[in-house]
Amino acid sequence: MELLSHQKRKIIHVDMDAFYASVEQRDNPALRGKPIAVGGGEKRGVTTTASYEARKYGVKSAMPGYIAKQKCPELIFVPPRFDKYREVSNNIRAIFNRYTNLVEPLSLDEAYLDVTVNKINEPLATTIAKSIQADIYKETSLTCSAGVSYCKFIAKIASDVNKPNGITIIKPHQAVYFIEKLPIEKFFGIGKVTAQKMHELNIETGHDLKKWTKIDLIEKFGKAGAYYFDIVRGIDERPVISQRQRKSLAVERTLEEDLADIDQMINVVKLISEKLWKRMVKSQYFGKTITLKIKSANFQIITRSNTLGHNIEDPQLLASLGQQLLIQNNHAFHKVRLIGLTISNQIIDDHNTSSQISLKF
Ligand code: TTP
Ligand code: MG
Repeated sequence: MELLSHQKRKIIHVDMDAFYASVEQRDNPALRGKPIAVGGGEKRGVTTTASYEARKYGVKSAMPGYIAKQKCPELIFVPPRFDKYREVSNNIRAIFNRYTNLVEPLSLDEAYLDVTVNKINEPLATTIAKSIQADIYKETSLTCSAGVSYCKFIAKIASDVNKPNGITIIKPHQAVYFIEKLPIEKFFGIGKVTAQKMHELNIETGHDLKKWTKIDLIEKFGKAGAYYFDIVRGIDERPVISQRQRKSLAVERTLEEDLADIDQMINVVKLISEKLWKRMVKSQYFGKTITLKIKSANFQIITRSNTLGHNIEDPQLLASLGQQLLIQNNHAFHKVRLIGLTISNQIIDDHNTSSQISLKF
């Protein structure tokens, strides 16, 4: 069968198994084999994730602690250690980078890799996925699951099919059947609200979604409708974008009413920095330059930057640098209608990222 141009890439999606819980069980043998929930606890906390032993009882991510305890009375609550998860995240990213520079993290525990061309000259993406799985296990004592396909959308869904410690390969000719059978909740990019709307329209699976024309989908779901139309046909040409290619990350907010009070502005900068920090952690992008953008009530824009000698990898530092820029430049604006923060100029540790070698054909 001849492959279409969009089916010629080799994409792997890797996702760690019960990530926070597995790290806790790894580091504390007393927790191994036990139902645990990582999170704030029984009283007021929310579960970030549960060990596979706890999942059997129905304990899930985002579940309030007291409900989790009702479902599983033996449940052990463990407080999260985010520094530890960051460290493991760095370990697995270093492993990914041995195979390709085209690594796009989606969160601390998952990433897309484009291995069409790769550093070990291995033509089979599945072999690379197995090798990554083995490296991760050997170097972190943790398991992960992988999805292998020709596009991000299918690789991402595939990685969830054989969890834990599994690999699922979806070849181009299998994609149509795979997607048709898929319940729409499983479509990446279709959230709870959209799924509900689709149920109301009797769209339960990929097969149902496929009956809709592009025009009707756009009418019902806006721009996302065009994306749904394509992905349900297995068409997803979104490239894997590495941190190396990313130039910046920005968050800005138009204020409900113009602000003249510096203390209020300082608070807004704090809130914006928290949102930006979340996005930085998610995409694992930390730069050494922070830029403050201010749009005045008269629509004049000023930007001011500060560049450090290292990447900004601390939320408090991010907030205080942003606030400093605001205070130092307070004279340059009076009434403010929009405030934004941008992070850029990431310093990349080249330790594990030697230059890409082409595949021989
Ligand atoms: P996931 O990869 O969604 O879940 P997981 O790794 O715990 O389990 P699975 O084997 O099904 O992949 O999320 C990764 C980590 O992100 C997870 O260990 C904890 C954290 N997290 C939250 O803090 N809140 C959430 O609602 C979710 C879904 C995850
Ligand atoms: Mg995971």
